[in-house]
Amino acid sequence: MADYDLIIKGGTVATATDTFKADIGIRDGRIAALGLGLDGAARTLDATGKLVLPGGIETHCHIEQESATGAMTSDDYFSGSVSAAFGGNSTIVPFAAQHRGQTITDVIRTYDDRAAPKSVLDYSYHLIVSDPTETVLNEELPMAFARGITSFKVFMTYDKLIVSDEAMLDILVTAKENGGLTMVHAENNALIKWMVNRLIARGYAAPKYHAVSHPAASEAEAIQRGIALASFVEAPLLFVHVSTDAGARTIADARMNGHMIFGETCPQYMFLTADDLDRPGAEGAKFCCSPPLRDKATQDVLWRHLNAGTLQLYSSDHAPYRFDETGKLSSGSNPPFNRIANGLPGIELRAPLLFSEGVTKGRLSLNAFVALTATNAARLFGMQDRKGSIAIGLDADIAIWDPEKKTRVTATGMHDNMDYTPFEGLELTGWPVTVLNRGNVIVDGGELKAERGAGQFVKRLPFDGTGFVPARAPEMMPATNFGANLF
Ligand code: DUC
Ligand code: ZN
Ligand code: ZN
Repeated sequence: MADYDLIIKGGTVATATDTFKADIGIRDGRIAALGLGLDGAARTLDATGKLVLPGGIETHCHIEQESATGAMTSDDYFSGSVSAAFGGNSTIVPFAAQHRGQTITDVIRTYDDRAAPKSVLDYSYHLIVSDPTETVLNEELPMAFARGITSFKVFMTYDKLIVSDEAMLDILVTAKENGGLTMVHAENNALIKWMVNRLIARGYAAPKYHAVSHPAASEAEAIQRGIALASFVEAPLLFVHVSTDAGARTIADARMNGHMIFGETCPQYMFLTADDLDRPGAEGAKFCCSPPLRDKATQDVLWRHLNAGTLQLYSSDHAPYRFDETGKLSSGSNPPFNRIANGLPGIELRAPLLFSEGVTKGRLSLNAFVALTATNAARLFGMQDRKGSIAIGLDADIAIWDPEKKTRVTATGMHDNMDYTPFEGLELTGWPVTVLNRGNVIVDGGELKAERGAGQFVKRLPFDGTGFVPARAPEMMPATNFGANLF
C-alpha cells in the first residue's frame, strides 16, 4: 500500500513565515509529510519550478445573496466557488445576510440550502446582522457561534441595514462574550445621504458622482467612531474594505494603542481609481462600489499599510452584478449613481493581482502574500486548526503557482457568471495552475476537476486573535468597568 495518496514533488513551499524546498506527502486529505525525496504515493504532481502555497482563503465575497434592495448576485455557490477555485482559493467565507424581520435560524438554513449542494470549495459564512433584537443577541447569535459561524458584519450606513451606536455596543459585547468577531462597514450614513440628496437635486447624477457622495471623511469618521465604541467595551472589531489613508491611519493608531482593531482592503482600491467611474455613457456603473474607488495616491498608501501590518486582510469583496437589467442597469440604461447596485466582481483575480503587482514587481514579499491571501484569514476567522498554512496535520489545501505564467485579463477568461471584469486588459505575471482542497485536485491545467457540492462546511473556532491582538502596556488598560459587571 502506498504511504501517501498524493505527493507534490520538487516545488518551493512558502508559508507566511518561511520559504523552503520540500515535497509534500498527502494522506486522507491532510498534509502527512514535508521533506525532500518523499516517495511512495498513488499519484505524484510535479511542481518543479513552481511555488507551492497554502490555498487562498477568500473571506469577503457576496455569493447567492440578496441585497437589502432585493438584487440577487449573479453568482451562485457553484459559479462563485468555481471562479474562486480558478483564482487559487481552497476556502470561501461569503455572507449570509439577515434582512429585517428574518430570524438568524432561517438565514442560516437558507444559506445551508444554497451552499451545500453547489460549493466546490470548503465554505463557511459570516452573518450580516441588520435586526439585532433581544432574541438575536441573546439566543440566535450565541447559537450561530456554537455552530461555528463565529463572525458577522454590521453596517454603519444604508437605511435598510444600519445599526445604531447603541445597538453596535450591544452587538460588540455579545460577540466578545461568545467568541465572535464583529466586522463593520464603516461609512457615515448622514454625510452620504446629505451629499447624495444635494448632488441629485442639482442634477449631478452620473456614475462619477458616486465617489463624490462618499467622501473620505465619511469613512474616517465612521472608523473613528467604531474604534471608540469597540475599545470602550474592549471588544475586537474588524473594519472591512478600508479605502482611505485617513481610515487606515486611524486603525494603525488604535493598534498602536493596543486595541483589538483589524483592517481589510480590496483589489479595487489598489488597482482602480475614481477616474474609472467617468468612463463614457453608463460604463462608469461597472465601477460603482461602496466605499467608492479613490485615487492613485491612496493606492500607494494602501500598499504601505498592507506591508506595515495595519491591514491584515486583502479580500475581493466580490459583489457580482451584471451590466444588464438584472444588475447594474436594473433602474434603466442610464441610471443615476444612487440607483446603481454597489459592488464589483473579482474573486478569481484577487490573488493573481496581488501576486503580479506585489510579488512579481517586488512590492510585497512572497511570505506577506501568503499571509494576506490565506494565513491571516484562517487565524482571524477561527480556521487555523485546519487551514491557512502548509504544516503537518493541516488540510491539504494547496495552490501551485507558476510564477512566470502570463495572463491577459478578459471577462470571457473568468469563470464567474459575469459579463464584465473591471480589470479587463491587465497583463499579469504569475497564476495558480493547480489547486487542491483537502487533497483533492479541484483545478488543474485550466480545467475544473471538482464535483458540484464537493465542498464542506467548516466549523470555525471562536475568535482568539493570538498573534494578532496588539500588545498592551498595563497602564493602558482602560478603567471602564468601575468594578461593576457592565459588559
Ligand atoms: N459593502 C460590501 O461589503 N460589499 C458591497 C457593497 C457594500 O456596501
Ligand atoms: Zn460593506
Ligand atoms: Zn462586501
